[in-house]
Amino acid sequence: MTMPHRHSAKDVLVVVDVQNDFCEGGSLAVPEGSFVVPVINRLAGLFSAVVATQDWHPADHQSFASAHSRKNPFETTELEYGEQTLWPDHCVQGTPGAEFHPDLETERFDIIVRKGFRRHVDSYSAFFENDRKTPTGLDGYCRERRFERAFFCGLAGDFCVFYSAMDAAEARFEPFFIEDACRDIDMAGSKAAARQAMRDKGIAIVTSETTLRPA
Ligand code: VGL
Ligand code: ZN
Repeated sequence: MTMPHRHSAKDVLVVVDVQNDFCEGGSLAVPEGSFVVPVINRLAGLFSAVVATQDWHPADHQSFASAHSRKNPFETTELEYGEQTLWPDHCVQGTPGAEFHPDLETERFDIIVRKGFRRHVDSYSAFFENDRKTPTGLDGYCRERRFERAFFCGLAGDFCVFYSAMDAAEARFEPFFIEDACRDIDMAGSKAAARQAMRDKGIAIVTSETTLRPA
């Protein structure tokens, strides 16, 4: 495995959805969600490029169980593009839950890509929404800045970070999944399944230690 090194203009750190609703006390709290914050702050200082995503849903978003009659959170439903897991209301545009964790050092973000703002389409990946067709624009941004390697961290490791890393591999960036800078929802075995899918795709699962070590 080629070791990541510091300060390469070819490397980008992608900080996925480190928002209040995914942290302790939030409506879709990931266990130990806030633990990623100091790790990510440290990582961000060593990258010359940092991009962040922000889950950004309208109040009546179709991925919310509350938008469907007789559905509970964590059940599934059929949307236009296929099966969709239903979630508690979360990251509603303009609410405190949609804001970044207060200790996250957002000044280092070059760009913030919002996703999930179309009422009928959910978006896990930082690159493509769940219909697998609608781009967020991040792919074009990364190409234009000539990034070659993308280092992923944030919440949740088995959903948005996972799908982002998988799409980065498809887009021919070399993805790295920084495991200790992520926390997982782990519903119905999703954590083990996500790790296995990344291994099968040849995505490097690394630690922040390795990532921070100079080449
Ligand atoms: C996420 C579920 C719904 C995530 C976002 O950021 O992993 N998960 N929306
Ligand atoms: Zn969401």
